[in-house]
Amino acid sequence: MGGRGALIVLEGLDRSGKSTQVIRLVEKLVSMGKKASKMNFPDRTTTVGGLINEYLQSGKDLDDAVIHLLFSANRWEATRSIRDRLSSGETLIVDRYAYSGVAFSAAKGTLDIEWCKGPDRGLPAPDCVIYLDVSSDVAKQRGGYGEERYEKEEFQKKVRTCFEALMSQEPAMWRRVDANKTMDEVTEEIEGIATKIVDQVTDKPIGSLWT
Ligand code: Z5A
Ligand code: MG
Repeated sequence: MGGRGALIVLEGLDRSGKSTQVIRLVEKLVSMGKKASKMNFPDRTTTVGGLINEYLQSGKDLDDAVIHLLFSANRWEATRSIRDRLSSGETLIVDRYAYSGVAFSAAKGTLDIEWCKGPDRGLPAPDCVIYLDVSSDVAKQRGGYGEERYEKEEFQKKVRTCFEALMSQEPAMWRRVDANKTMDEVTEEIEGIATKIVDQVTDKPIGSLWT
């Protein structure tokens, strides 16, 4: 059939199941004969990603604006590869993107949502963002919060509010999935959404985020 691949992002709070579902979705698409791969942000393997990793592990202290710009730079470093791969017909399933960037930075209360969106304007726009909506009680049962900087219940509540604000700005972009369900139920719902998107975008130009 030809045409470009789809850019599909999974977003959601801690323990909502993003990484699990990204792997399952790629496997499903490949089993259907589609070219598909996963990507994740932050990508801790680059130089910028190494700084982000130090910050998240709470070792390094950085100004809120500085770490925000590093997360964004970490996406810009991947931009050429994203565009080339989509154009070659590869579908990319992405574990967090600019929406996490805005939600986690704005949740700190020192930077507003519009300022936070600025550095990510012009990135390749997703064709769809699937939001894994998990309650805090269920998230806690999935192993509790870890040791990283943002993994605290009070902070996660603020992040949730920021995600809700982003969803209300672009309702057509987002699909909300109840992530409190079993892994298999969530997988089935996501697969239904993603397979349709993959078929719909082949002839569409790649969009530009928030421009
Ligand atoms: N961050 C930022 O500030 N700015 C940015 O621009 C970006 C990110 C891109 C690290 O991200 C931090 O960076 C993150 C946001 C911030 N901080 N926080 N919080 P990360 O993506 O590296 O974080 P992670 O630790 O890999 O992912 P996660 O969000 O904590 O988890 P997840 O990927 O959503 O969940 P999971 O690993 O798939 O599943 C968690 C557990 O639950 C696991 O044991 C599963 O087996 C289980 N699970 C999953 N689904 C289910 C269901 N349905 N039922 C039962 N059990 C389940
Ligand atoms: Mg994850």
